[in-house]
Amino acid sequence: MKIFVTTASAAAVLLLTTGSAPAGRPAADAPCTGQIHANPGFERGATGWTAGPRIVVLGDQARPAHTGRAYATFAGLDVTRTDLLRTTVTVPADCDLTVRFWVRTTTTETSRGDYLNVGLAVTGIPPKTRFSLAFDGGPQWRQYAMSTGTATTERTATVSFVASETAGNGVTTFDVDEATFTLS
Ligand SMILES: [Ca+2]
Repeated sequence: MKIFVTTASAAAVLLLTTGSAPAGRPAADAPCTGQIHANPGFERGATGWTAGPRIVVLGDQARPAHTGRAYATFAGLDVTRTDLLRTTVTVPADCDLTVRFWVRTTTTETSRGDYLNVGLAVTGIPPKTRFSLAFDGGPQWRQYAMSTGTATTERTATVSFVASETAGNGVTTFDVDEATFTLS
């Protein structure tokens, strides 16, 4: 009887050992998941972004941020100028990157003059303006999205927000918040 129990235990151990050896890939080889930007909502100021002066501001009751307290703001001064906000992330091989962001447009313009161009430059693809927003964007936060597609090699993706305002034909403010960079 004692011998039988011992044999049964040995068989159980053997089963456990066999069942716990899956042939999976290491976790580091499957990174196509999650939001990868360290400061998507500007709560840490311009950290992680290349930004012109005074682009990241704190919201208040009249102009709240979309999420948190801070957001990026462009133009609104009725002077002829451009503003730039830019960031670059690494897109691992075989991953798709989706960039989502929110924009709020406040303007006195009634035709296209001031604009906010949103560009995406990906390794191996010519830089392209994906969105060119203007007076008709609306005073409520609206979400926009764009993707890189996949490639077999690691790439960098640079997203740029370039605002252009021209003096004299109306005042436009573009606010940007919650720019997320999600791998899939
Ligand atoms: Ca924010």
